[in-house]
Amino acid sequence: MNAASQEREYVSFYKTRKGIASWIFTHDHKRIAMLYFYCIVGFFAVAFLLGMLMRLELFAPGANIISAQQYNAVFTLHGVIMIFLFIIPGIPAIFGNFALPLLIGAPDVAFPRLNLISWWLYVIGGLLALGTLFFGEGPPDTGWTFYAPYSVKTGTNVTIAVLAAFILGFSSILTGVNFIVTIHRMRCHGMTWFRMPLFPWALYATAWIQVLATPVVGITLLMIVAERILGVGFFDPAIGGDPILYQHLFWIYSHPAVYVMVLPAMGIVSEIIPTFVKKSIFGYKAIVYSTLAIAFVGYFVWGHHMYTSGMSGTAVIVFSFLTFLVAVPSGVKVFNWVATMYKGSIDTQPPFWYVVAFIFQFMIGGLTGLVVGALAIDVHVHDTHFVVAHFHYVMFGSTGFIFFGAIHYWFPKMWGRMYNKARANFALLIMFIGFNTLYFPLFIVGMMGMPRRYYDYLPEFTLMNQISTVGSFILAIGFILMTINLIKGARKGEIASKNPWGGKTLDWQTDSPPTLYNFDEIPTVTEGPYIYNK
Ligand code: HEM
Ligand SMILES: [Cu+2]
Repeated sequence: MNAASQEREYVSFYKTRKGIASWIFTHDHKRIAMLYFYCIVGFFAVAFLLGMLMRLELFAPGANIISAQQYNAVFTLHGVIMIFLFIIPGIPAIFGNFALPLLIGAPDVAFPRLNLISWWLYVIGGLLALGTLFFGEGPPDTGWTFYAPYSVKTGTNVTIAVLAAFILGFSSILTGVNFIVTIHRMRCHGMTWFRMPLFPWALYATAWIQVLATPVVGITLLMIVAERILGVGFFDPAIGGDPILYQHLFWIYSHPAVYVMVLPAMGIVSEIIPTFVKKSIFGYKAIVYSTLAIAFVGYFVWGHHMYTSGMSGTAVIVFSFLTFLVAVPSGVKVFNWVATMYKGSIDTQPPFWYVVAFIFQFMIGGLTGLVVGALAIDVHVHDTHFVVAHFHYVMFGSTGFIFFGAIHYWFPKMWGRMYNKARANFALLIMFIGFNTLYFPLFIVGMMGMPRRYYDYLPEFTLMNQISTVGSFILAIGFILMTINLIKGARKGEIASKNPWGGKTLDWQTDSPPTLYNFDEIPTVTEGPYIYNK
């Protein structure tokens, strides 16, 4: 090697080319990740505001700021955006795209153009979903689940919303295909399957769910369109259809979809913990197998959404039993994470605190999942605010918090700078207090019998609802503080080194931000991902 080639010229991926076209037609996984980032965060902000609007309406009994029909539209749009545009694509599309090739030592994903198409489909689907606001009879009022036969009959823009979800499904499938091939074909020299870090493993399991389950919902949603436009009698009993069939088809996808939401978050937790505990992860293989087990068992539990819909006694008991099985691999993971922390020298940086908030909130979300998974109890709390509290703890308190934790973890890699850590911790503390004040009272009011999807309630539910709404404001303040801190960090924060956290995975061996193809030459690994003790 001569002296000239050792004087390596560093050009970050932001600087390789300039102009709008170099972004919206880019093939670089990191730029596509950034495109997703800004779109997804934008949609999250919209849906957050819709959530605040509902909380304001629910501050006191009676009609306050919006009508019953507007409330129906708002919770539907909130749910559709949060699910299809934020929590399902969020971690895979942003952090999967950004970090997967870095973590496995690859220059890009296997199909860069397909990756770009996924993003375009995401944008088109998102705009269509928002478009329902502006024409015809306004946004759908069916709830994000589009239950038939009402979804077949309502005059609101169900057709467009359902087509939007269909297109978003395609985006998700293409990302899944891309990740599967990338992980099979593009691992660097020496990276055997069991030397692969755990976030890629989680993305791998997730990708299979995306590829195998999403087509089911795609076809189901097209069936709704066929029924609305052509009057084909799939679901409407008036024309010979069966509404329960819709629920089965819908949940056969949508239950596995909850693992598309949570597995990638668990993968990131398994990256963050070793980095800040400075110890190899406890039970690496147990985590891998539990990831695969969750993805697999998750296919067989969809009936727990339908205990009250009318199924045979045998069917509901079997679904309840299988639901409990999912708790086993989930519990295995929590024990592994805690065991990794045990006797570690913990470096309490902001990403680590996000993990702590995650574990706390995931415990509440997961354990109340067993409560609603238990047949006899669910019949009582089905469609009450207990369920609202449960799924917000899982989706938001767990995956949502790790989404923001992941921003704090890879921030130096993504923006090449560092945020103010004390302020990041403070904002998280406010978010944590706000989140739990917002949702914990809903468990109580749900047990008392307050149904979900109603804009009004009985006077005895007032106190808990008021506490909840106050919580939503605390949470919003926390978010604003976090956002300001991150924007400041990205603009003026101190320049980050390659490896500010002392991580051992390959992402931390690249420049911050990385160059166009990440590595000057494809790396070679000779051992597992989290070897700290030498
Ligand atoms: C990651 C974040 C979030 C996710 C994934 C999420 C998801 C959902 C979903 C799927 C629904 C059900 C919609 C339906 O019944 O069709 C829902 C309802 C609701 N969400 Fe969220 N949400 C999130 C954040 C928030 C926030 C920040 C607030 C408040 C500030 C909020 C307040 C509500 C309310 C009030 C309802 C309606 C309850 C009802 O009347 O049934 N959510 N959310
Ligand atoms: Cu489920």
